[in-house]
Amino acid sequence: MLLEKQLETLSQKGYGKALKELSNEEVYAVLLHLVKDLTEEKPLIDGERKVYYFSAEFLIGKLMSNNLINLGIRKDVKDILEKNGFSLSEIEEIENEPSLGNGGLGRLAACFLDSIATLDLPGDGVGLNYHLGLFKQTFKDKKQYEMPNPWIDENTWLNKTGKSYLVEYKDFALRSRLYDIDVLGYKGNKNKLHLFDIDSVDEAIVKDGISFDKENVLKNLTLFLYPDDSDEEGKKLRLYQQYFMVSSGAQMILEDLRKKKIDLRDLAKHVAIQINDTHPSLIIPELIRLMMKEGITIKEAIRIVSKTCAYTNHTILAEALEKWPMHYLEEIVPQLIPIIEALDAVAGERSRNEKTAIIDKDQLVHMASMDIHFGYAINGVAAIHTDILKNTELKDFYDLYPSKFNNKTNGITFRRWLLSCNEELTDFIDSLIGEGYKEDASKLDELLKFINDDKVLNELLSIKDKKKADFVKYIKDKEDIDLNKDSIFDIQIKRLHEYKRQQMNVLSIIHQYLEIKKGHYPAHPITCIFGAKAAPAYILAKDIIHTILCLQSLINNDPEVNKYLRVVMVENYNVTYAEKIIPAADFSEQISLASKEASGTGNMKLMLNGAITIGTDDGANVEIHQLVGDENIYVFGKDSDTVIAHYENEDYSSAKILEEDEDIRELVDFIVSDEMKEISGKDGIESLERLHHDLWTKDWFMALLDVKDYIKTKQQAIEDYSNRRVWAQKMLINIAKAGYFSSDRTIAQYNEDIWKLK
Ligand code: NBY
Repeated sequence: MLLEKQLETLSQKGYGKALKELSNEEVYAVLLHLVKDLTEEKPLIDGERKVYYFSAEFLIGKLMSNNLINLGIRKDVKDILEKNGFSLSEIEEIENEPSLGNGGLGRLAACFLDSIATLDLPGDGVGLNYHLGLFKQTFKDKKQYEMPNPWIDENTWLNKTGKSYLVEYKDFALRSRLYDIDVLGYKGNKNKLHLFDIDSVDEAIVKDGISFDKENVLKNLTLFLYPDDSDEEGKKLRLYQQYFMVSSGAQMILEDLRKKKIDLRDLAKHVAIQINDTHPSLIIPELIRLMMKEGITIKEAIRIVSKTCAYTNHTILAEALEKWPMHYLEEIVPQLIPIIEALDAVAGERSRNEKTAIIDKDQLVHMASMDIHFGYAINGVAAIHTDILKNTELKDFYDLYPSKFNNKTNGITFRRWLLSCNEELTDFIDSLIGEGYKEDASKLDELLKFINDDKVLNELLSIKDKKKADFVKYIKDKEDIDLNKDSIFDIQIKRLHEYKRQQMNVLSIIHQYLEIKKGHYPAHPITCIFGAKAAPAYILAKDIIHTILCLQSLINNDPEVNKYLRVVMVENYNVTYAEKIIPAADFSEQISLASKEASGTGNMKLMLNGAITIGTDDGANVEIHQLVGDENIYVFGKDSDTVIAHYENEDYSSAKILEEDEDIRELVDFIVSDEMKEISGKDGIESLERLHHDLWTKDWFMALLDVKDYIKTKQQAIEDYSNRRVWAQKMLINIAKAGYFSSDRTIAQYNEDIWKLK
């Protein structure tokens, strides 16, 4: 009743009309006001000690649905809107999605903020307010193009604060401006996401897609997330961004301490800083510099900062561990150089091993090395990943600081990845085991007692059918693509990267196509759905997209084939799309080359929604495998020890495989077949040829090593799918065991072992 009144009042105040007279857009604006008002009343989470999660990315997704859930009013609001002739989910569609992240790393940061607030821990996010975010992907002539993705309008969750800090570069200084977004916990209080910006950013300098003048820092600093860094200027802009983020954030933290009359020397008692990958690593020298300005000696400042900062590693791919050339730092932030040199000297006293140096012989500054020497904890993001860090990639550091290393297996927030995106499944689980699992996800395993209950198993299947039908409608409305709702939905959604091996999935699709052409039909029709953006400068990734789009056209337009097989790559895959696809998924493709995927988190979201994993023993798949057992996951491929040995011995040769195995050769050569070339069009052929050539001559991520086992394993899964009862049991077990992957568990562990807040 009260809510309804509030909505009517806001409607009158804003538009001079009754709620039922409003347009959808106006209802959205009214709801935004309501949520902001209700959030305003919630107290900030407070405590002696607080964590600041520094991250260049927060892939928060749309916020309306989650905020309504976390305020405990989503059902009531839905009913009130329905009474007035509106659909809440249609209204939620209106919100722009902020694209402040690339993929898993950014999305993890968003899940963590939700869980920190839910566990009632004092903890804020610190990042940047990119006006145009990550690019928006469009397809033309079966190729990816990039466009800006403006997301800030008058109806925004951003609140302008009065806070502002001076950030000094070598040749000029900038004033940062702080915007905050409130982060609500489930049934609870709130924290903040702090996003820094500058007033002088100018969106008008962007031309032809996402090109812009990379040297005009005043106008471009917070325009885009990770502008194309294939050229020198793009890289420098990133350094400008990183320093802007950490200097503003550090000043904000120190100002807070001063306000609370806390001596800066007690920083480590009151503050923990989590460094999300190496992008915020300059926080270490910057904090030291700021403390020295307050009269603290460098020795003392290093000691304090070393007890404050902790680092999370998200990858073993060497090219992603950032190394900044000294001369960039000289050109942009020379004030940090004496500090970094001092840190390098201390590191050198602790170990004379070249591999643990901060500044190497080529005058490159290794960010991760600085984090490990001068952070008090370092963690990987899944058990196997942390083991690889300890035993291989960071072995020399592990030998030096064994007690700093620890594992924190990633997690996901169930508020978004179950409650919000799959209401039907949520309500059904509520009816079976009550709502306790929403605050203690381990209780999901109470579902196991229904393992032989036919009514429950049938209902699970019918919820899946309903979510598939919803998705079929969504993609028809959005992209005018026709899907067969009765086919298996086989899903691979993640950034496009060779190590994630979308190209291996491509080869399996080619196999299925050729089989159908020979009259060998699959046990069940299947739809292979991809969602993936390729980095603008990553040519081979774009070639893979082109190949998928060619197959899509070839297969979907062939009436002989499309009864059994379809292929779809959705355009501009993002968090919102994920929320529609994941509840509809039957198969979850997690097929990275073993040892390369640090964790993965899509695997967890898909499992939670009843999809069955087809995957390698990599990242968190290993832990999923252990939890659900051999019968409820399809594991294939060479293990990480074998793969690592291939790299060490340099004895992998795709050409050798292709020469010896004509089955595999047929699949690879099909990429440049006449039918593919014809569909590809003149300017596409080069793309097909490049991918084909790469598979013959390099195949750096060994797709051909595992492709046969992969095809065989997927075939088994397709056959098993037809036994609906047994399949539903697999689904139930996956859902029941997904509790472990709640980010509430992950955050409780970060707090217990690293942050130690209350
Ligand atoms: O972090 C991902 C990992 O690949 C995935 O296995 C893991 O689950 C997830 C969360 O821990 N890493 C990731 O998403 N990385 C990036 O998006 C990224 C972004 C920028 C740069 C490097 C990596 N960069 O160098 O600019």
